[in-house]
Amino acid sequence: MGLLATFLLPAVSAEASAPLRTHAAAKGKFIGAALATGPLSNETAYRNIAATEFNQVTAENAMKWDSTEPNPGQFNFSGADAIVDFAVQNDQQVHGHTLIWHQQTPGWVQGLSASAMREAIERHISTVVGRYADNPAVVSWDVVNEVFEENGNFRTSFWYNTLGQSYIADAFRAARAADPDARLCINDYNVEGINAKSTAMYNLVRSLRQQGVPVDCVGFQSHLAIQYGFPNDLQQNLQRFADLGVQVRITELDVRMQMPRDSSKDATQATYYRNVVNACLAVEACAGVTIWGFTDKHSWVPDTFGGEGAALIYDENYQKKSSYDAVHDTLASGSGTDDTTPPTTPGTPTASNITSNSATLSWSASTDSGGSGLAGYNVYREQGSTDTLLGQTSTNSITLTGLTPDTEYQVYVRARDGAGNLSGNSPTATFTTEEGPSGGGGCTATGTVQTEWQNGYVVQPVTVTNTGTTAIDGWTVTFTLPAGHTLAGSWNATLTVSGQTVTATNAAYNGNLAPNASTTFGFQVNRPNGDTQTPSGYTCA
Ligand code: 9MR
Repeated sequence: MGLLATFLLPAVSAEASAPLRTHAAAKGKFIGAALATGPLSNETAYRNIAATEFNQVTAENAMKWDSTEPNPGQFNFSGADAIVDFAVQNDQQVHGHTLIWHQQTPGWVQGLSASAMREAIERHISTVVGRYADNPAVVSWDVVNEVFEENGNFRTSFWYNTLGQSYIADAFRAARAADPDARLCINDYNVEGINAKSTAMYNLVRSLRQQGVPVDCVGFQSHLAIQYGFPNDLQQNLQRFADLGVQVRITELDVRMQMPRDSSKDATQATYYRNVVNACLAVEACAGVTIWGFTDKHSWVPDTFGGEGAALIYDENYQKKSSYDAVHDTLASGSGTDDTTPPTTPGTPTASNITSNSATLSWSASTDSGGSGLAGYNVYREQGSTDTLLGQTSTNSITLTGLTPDTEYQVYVRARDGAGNLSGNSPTATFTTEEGPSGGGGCTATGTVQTEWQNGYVVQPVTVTNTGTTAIDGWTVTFTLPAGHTLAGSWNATLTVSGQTVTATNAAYNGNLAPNASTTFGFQVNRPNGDTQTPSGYTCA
């Protein structure tokens, strides 16, 4: 080999080619896969990859209720044991999936009376969790799975219809009793971004923990699809849960596409995998990433979504795809590329559809040549030294809501790439929102103190009601904090504090209120020990 070629070789080629688990472990994270018992028992290639690439496994189906307790009190652990034994042999952690779910639960459970259902939950959890309580490989459980609807209401499953939401706390307590050392998780899909469903989950986790219910961890399934766009606020969302004191984890990652595959779809898919791994690396409380399978030969996607597939990191012949390289390189390097080149600066935004509280902006798109790919745009309000981020988008337009009536906005846009590099600021655009409804009295707000303790309290709900005769598209509530009180967190609205005045604007999903309709938000406050005052002067505009 010539001298020049030697110089061009990467300095750490041996380590760089190491399997995923080596790089993940070096970062203090796990990289896992869901395993199916069929190929695990009869396909050598499947076993080899499962053993060498991953340091964590989840049973794709073998630990669900219909597998472990098909008939009342009659337990069958053959599939579950096969996966746990495999993990022990290969020095892997096992995440137990799942104890309480509305699917794959036998009919005999679904028809039980409330008291019999409570007993069945108790027996099932104590037996299943108890079986592996002394096995050091089994470290965590999905105690409840998919308890929310998309709008944030509780799913009206047979569990909820028979027991109300009490089954959730009961299940966590039963699991803690069965294995005091296991990490206990709540898991769901479509909660990767900040939205009504993830906010409902956030509120539930916070309230359960305030009541002493042992919720230790939150799982974000992450069944993504390239045609629906990447949840750009994933990292921010993981962080807000982490700030509650729980562990977070990506539990069922796959990224499907409309078939047939092509190189451009593969490249987009690789960017999604890279972005998810990067988000987990960036959040200290994120324990790791589990992929929902690893080979396109065995994936739930084609059976569920007609015409879609190729969602995993190996193809159906066990060949690595670009998405494998993306996961590998991101775990190895931190950003997945050496990309320090920002995207090009976006064009001047143009404002349209301006109302009293919303406006649409669009601009000419940026391009990214640094390797990590264009991830989206941040939209800012120019306010001297403290510009505010008004919103994020993955396309070159955005509709801003919650704006203040009759107000001039100077805005600009910056493009973001997959490695987090930000472009220069676009030129600014200026627009002025329309005047608000005359008289200003289109809505009301009332706040209720839900719980209080010596040096703090939670106000929940603050109920915002449209008292006018036309629909509201965005609202602003103001109120006054007593002296010495400081905001400690909020949900379902964006709160800013100036002196003791707090201004709350609607979130993206709860700004629209038909006449007489209401929505709610909440917040938490720290106050001096012994002070019993609470906020006052709620007004809505
Ligand atoms: O991948 C699982 C598939 O083999 C099963 O047929 C299906 C049954 O509903 O469950 C799939 O796994 C689901 C997981 O347990 C919970 N989150 C969604 C997953 C994909 O449907």
